[in-house]
Amino acid sequence: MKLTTAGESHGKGLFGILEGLPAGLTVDIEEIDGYLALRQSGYGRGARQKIERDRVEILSGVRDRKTLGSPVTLAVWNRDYENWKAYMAPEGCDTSARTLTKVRPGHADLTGLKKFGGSDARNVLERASARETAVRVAAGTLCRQLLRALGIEVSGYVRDVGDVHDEGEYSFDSLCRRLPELFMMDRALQAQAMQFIDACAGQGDTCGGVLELRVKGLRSGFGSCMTYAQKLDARLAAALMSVQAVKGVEVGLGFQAAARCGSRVHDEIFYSEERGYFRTTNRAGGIEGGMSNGEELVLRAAMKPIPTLMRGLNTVDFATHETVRAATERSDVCAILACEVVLESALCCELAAAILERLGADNLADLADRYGRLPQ
Ligand code: EPS
Repeated sequence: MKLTTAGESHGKGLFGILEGLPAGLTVDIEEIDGYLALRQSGYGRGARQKIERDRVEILSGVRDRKTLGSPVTLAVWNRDYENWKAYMAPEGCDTSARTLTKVRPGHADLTGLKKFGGSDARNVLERASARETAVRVAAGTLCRQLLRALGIEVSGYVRDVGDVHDEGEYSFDSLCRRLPELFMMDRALQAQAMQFIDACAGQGDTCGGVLELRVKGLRSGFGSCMTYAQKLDARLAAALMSVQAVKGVEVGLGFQAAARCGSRVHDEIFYSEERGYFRTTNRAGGIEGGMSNGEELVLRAAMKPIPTLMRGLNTVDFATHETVRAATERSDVCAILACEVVLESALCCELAAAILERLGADNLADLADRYGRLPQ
């Protein structure tokens, strides 16, 4: 399975082509729109979200709400394009207006200009923008529906916002109680996190956070220890790191494992007639030897603060070489909830790809049959 996305932040829309989905999957379009709306929500978002009302339009690959096995084309149209077509239209437009040369530290602006040429960072930032993640959520939700048909569920929550840390441990089933404002689990910590975001906004600053992703119901043996490109942890880390602003990924104990002795890291193995092989801990986060081991997957990701700061950082104007404050128009102060939704989607896509690679199948019934025969 392969996903290709296209589209600029202020262009006509965002588009995705998903190749390799089996035929016969029932597509819940309302659920896709629901996740698109979730991605737009969250405390700390900026003015752009008041303009957009993201909805998916399926242009191919689905008939009467069932996949055909052909490439699925997804479109999420940009309402803001109406305000930008004079500067963005492929058919011809005024590229001398809305230029960006006060390149933003932390964004793709300067390095992209040096790489792709030209003098207007808009040609770079329009694609580098996290607006692209809208269509990844649409594709990811379709993959979520495939996973669900096999009995696999994906969820997650936000642990940290700025310097507010949640040290709690939460069962998969309790994650449905994540709070709507920031997807945190603890109301008191979330109130502190919202104050932190308010303080950042007051200073024209931005903040990031840490989120945890969980997968329940994945059987053992996905990924492989045989070649490095097939290792499931490597694949999932790459999928998560490919999302804008993600700067770190951990599996299970992650970085904490380095400071512990092996006896407090590795999950001991037990056996009983009723349960077969089992563990009483899951510090490995469900992956050993680059393969799913049948336990829940547990991954964490760190999102950096968004690089468009309303107060502007010191930079250099690409056109004049003068020292200036970096460009600002409008910005999200914190998009950690959106990042959580996007990373769940990226995880769904990569897991679906790994499953289809191992099991193949032209239609969902065959896929479900093959999956059902695997050991837990
Ligand atoms: C983004 C800048 C902002 C964000 C945008 C990502 O957009 P604008 O420049 O239009 O104000 O709102 O994210 C989205 C539009 C979105 O839907 O997530 C950037 O530069 O990355």
